[in-house]
Amino acid sequence: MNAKLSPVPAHPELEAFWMPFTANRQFKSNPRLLARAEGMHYWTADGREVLDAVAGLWCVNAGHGRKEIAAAVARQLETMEFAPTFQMGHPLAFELANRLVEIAPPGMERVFFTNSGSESVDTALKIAIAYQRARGMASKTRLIGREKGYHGAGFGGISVGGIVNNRKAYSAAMIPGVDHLPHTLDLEHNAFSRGLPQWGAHLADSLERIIALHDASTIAAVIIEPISGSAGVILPPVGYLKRIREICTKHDILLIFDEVITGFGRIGAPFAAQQFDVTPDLMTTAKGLTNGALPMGAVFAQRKVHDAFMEGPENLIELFHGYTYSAHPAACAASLATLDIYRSEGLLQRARALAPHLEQGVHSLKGLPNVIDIRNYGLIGAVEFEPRPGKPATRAYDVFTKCFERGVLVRAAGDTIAVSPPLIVEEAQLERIFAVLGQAIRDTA
Ligand code: PXG
Repeated sequence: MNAKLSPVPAHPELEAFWMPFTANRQFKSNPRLLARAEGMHYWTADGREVLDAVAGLWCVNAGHGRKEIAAAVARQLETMEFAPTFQMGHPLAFELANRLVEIAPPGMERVFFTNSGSESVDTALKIAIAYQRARGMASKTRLIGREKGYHGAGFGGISVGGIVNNRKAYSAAMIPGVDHLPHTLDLEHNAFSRGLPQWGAHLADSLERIIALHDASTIAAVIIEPISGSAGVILPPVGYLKRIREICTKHDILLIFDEVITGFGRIGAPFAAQQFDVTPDLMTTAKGLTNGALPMGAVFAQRKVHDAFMEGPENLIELFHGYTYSAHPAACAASLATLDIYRSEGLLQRARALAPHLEQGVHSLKGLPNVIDIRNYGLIGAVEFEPRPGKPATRAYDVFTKCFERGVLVRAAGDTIAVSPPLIVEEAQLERIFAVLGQAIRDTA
């Protein structure tokens, strides 16, 4: 016997797929497979109904199985499955960009297409640096992110990101010249706040210190999520984002909002920029752009950023950047059909009406074992647990699996459970989500 041979896997047919952001061995010894979806529900491979309390992965905002999207994609694939957008074009790409500008924050009138949130982030960072150069300020190259920020998995995104597990294995390969703002999570002052926390706007002033250290002449852009999702739902204190905007403007630094999660109605307006009345210079999106039906991202740019590139001989490419699948025709068709649904069903505003119900539901879990904080805004809720000594993140994982066994899909992030249901969720379904979550918390020591 060779002791080094791995044991025979429980499910050999699952071995080949190296799963992303997953404990592969744990998963494959006890897999959770989804096979079908409609409306607010998934069905597992063995036929069990599961209420989707996370919109897939924060993306299926109009709910599952939308026939209009499937039909639009099928039609497009039959008509023209692919067309290049390098020195060529196809009508849907232009139509979609125009439709997106209609719902965008003020002045964000130009749209660059990508295939994911990560690509949107790396695109926005590149545009920011190239913009400074294009307007004759080539020394402005530094990027400022934030602790606990998540900006996807590309090298640019992990460099400005602030989640240590996503960074530590790659530290030597990260892009240079990056600094980080402090995060805004503070349980001492803000635990169990309902909606935006009152304390902490002054944390934005750290940006002044970072600028004083590096000098504004070296800084291209600041990138932040208006609400941090992946790190466990971290909210901006009242006044914080406005202060960040003021400091960026004062020092001639671009502000990038990463709205991959907050975009497309998650918090009660098309984008967080509108909900919080703070307008960035660049905005990254993905996820809800196609209702998760096909991979697609979009970077929105202020006219002034775009126009700085439109100088010099007109036969020259202005921005050396793009992807084979930028504005893929099938993804454009999916997105146009998605925007139609959002408009006809009022989904981009619906979170506003439902937010009080989510708030009440999630805060009803206060006092349950090990719950040390509860946070909410729009259709996002989070419950944070006291970590088990020496075993971080295991408690939330256990709550997540217990919820799944009881027929509700939530998301575990560290020691936090996040809830972000499709925007079509009904009040009774919110009640069920929090009843099941509460029971799972009680059952998890
Ligand atoms: N920026 C933000 C703010 C995100 O939340 C990305 C960029 C990257 O997007 P792509 O499409 O490249 O994955 C994201 C992705 C979670 C979770 O529940 C969040 C994301 C992805 C997977 C899981 O914490 N956000």
